[in-house]
Amino acid sequence: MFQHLEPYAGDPILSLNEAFQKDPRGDKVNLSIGIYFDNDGRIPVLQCVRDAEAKMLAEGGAKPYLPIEGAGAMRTAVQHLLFGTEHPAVKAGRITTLQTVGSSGGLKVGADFIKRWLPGSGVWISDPSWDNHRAMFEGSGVAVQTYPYYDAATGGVRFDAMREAIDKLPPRSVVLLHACCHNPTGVDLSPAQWRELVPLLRQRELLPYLDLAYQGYGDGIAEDAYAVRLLADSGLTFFVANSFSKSMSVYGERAGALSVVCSDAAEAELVLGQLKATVRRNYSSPAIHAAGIVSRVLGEAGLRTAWEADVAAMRARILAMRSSLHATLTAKKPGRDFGYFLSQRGMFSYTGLSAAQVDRLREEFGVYLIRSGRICVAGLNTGNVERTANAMAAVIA
Ligand code: KET
Repeated sequence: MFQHLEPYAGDPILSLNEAFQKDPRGDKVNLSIGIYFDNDGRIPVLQCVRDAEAKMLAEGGAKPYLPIEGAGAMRTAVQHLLFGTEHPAVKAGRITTLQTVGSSGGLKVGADFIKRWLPGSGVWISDPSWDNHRAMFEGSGVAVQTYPYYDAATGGVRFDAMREAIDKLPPRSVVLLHACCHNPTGVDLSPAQWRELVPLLRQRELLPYLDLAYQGYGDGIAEDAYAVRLLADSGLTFFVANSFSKSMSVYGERAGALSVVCSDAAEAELVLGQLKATVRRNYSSPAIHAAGIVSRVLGEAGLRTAWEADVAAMRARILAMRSSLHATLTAKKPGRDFGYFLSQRGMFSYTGLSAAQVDRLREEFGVYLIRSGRICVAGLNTGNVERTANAMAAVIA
């Protein structure tokens, strides 16, 4: 029955993370997957999440199926987090939000929806982007192309080329944009660049699709929602998939959401209906435990304050690791400019290392990063950053 199957090559990120777990070397360093590790190299369980879970356990509630669109408390909390409680689009009821199975679930449901209701539309993703963006949209039958983004020469963004490419897209094309902390490069648009992009998106009648997977890891929880709020202010219709995997350190709970900002409440209701139909035939309904955590952490004042402090601390630790990496590499290789480690934001940086150099880092030094040269800065800590920088300097030659 299945002998004709092609063997699965494995996912470049998840397989490497598994290979790391199996590596017996005691001084190995995991910079592969987008997971925040604390200074002891552990995935933290935030106290606010523990407290939310303790409350849920004490309440001892039943575990019914959630509605297709998820828990009402979580959906409202997500809208307030992304757009602000007072945003006119929130008040007008023209945003519809569904709790999804991680933001991956949201991205995928949105992709299926686009295939069904805008069948002629293709999606344009940044060059480069998170590998799974292409896989998900192609899996939904949506054609995927790229717009210029990363500038290898400067470690910045090719904004003019990006704008020119977007200016040529057919109407109703989907433009996938990283709202903050671009994966894999760490290179974000500035607020001024976002403001330049908005009229272009409108004139060309494009459909922006924002991916907000690292909220709080860039410049702050509200600051990282800048693009989301700007687009909402501008009256554009757009999608935004957001994740709590990283910001609440709840990867396996699959906590995420999909919001669609529409032109009015009636359109939002139509969109919600068809998104529900899409969810029902995919995974039926999302996870109740995730909803309990997110709605409590966002909604209960004490937990919310604690969470904001936790996110600030995670962000500060990453920035400190960026500085250390930069300082050691600059000392080792004074002729080279490593300033991009300081200007890039969020969990990732693009090192510019070749696949061969990445292989050497893994084989000789036990330092794991994906072959594009992306590092997860959140895998660095005071105990391994210097050794990692020395290893990188050794392969840069
Ligand atoms: N969007 C982006 C940009 C992203 O980097 C990830 C995960 C996701 C969405 C999915 O998050 P979810 O947990 O479904 O809400 N990225 C890391 C892990 C992975 O590849 O699955 C990574 O890039 O390492």
